[in-house]
Amino acid sequence: MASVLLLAAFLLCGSFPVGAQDTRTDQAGSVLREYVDKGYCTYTYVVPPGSRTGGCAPPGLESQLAETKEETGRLKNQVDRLSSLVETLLSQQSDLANQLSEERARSAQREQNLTRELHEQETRLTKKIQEQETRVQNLNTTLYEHDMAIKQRQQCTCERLEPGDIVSSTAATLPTEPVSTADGLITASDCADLYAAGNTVSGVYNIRIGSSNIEAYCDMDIAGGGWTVIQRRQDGSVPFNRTWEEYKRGFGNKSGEYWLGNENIHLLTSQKNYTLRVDMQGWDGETRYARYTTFRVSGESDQYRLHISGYSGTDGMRDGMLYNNMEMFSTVDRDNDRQSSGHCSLERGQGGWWFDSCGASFLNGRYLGNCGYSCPHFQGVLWYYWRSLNYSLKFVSMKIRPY
Ligand SMILES: [Ca+2]
Repeated sequence: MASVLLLAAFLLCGSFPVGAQDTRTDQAGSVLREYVDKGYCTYTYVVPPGSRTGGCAPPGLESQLAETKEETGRLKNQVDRLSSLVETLLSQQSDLANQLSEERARSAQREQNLTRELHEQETRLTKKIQEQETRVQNLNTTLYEHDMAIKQRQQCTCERLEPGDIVSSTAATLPTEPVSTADGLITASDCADLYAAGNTVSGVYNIRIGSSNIEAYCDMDIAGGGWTVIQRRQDGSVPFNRTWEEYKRGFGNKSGEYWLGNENIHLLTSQKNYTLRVDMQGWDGETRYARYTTFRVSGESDQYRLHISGYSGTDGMRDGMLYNNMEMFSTVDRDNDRQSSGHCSLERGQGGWWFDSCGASFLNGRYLGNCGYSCPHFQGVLWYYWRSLNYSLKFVSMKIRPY
């Protein structure tokens, strides 16, 4: 056996140093171990043919090998089962993730549908409420006009009576002039009060606003009378390119062109619920009107913000102040408009108005006269949805009355 080992070693260690090959007898084993230890060569066992069933293996090794193989087989089976289980779990996880994703999508769709449905319901209800409010306000207006007409007829009847005629107590007690209080203030808070008190002729009257008497033109003729005029343009005699303070206090001539003043308009519209009427006339003589069932102007702390609703008007004419609702007042020296990089008042004649950016109406624009449809763009007295932005109206009057 030892000779076999040595033969194998020398065959494999062909690179032995020359000196080392001379010590191949008794010291062969130790030399070989030394060279193997130094990494010069390795062992190779050569088993002679026919002796493979010899006792080379230690006793019990084969049974250990068989057990190891069996154990390895069991472990392999376990690994296979675990791999299969992992695959199943991964597949289930993927299915659950897909189901979750689909459920989320369905949930989002349901939420979207519900939101849309709620929004539609809200819109329908809001529209119905607005229609009802408009109906009520129109009925109030009709009642008011009938009431005024009756009072006017009673007044006329009273004037036609001869001395000694019998009159009803109601007609006889109708006052014909506004009543002054002990402090000299007028009790009429607007032209409607004056009209109800029997003043049925259009003209300039005193009305009480807050703790002051102010003059205003009362239109006692149009649409039942009792209208307090807050603005009028008719001949260009009064320039409307004014500052914030001027628009606040008011300016112009009450029997001609004027602006009643933002503070006065605010105080006036804070005491009762008012309707706004806008009368317009073109240079061809055609007249039209716009009406808003509600009209109110906030105080200066809210930049005299406009609140209007419930448009109606002459057939065929559209709401020219559609974009002015909820806008703050702007003047040449105070830019409250929605044009972040522009200044509507400065760019468009320096008049004051409830600009958005910059809107489809501008009744305080420059009075340009009869320049037809060739007036400077967006500079004149405008109502875009009747005429164009190049047409400056001949006449316009804004007036309010309680409803
Ligand atoms: Ca601006």
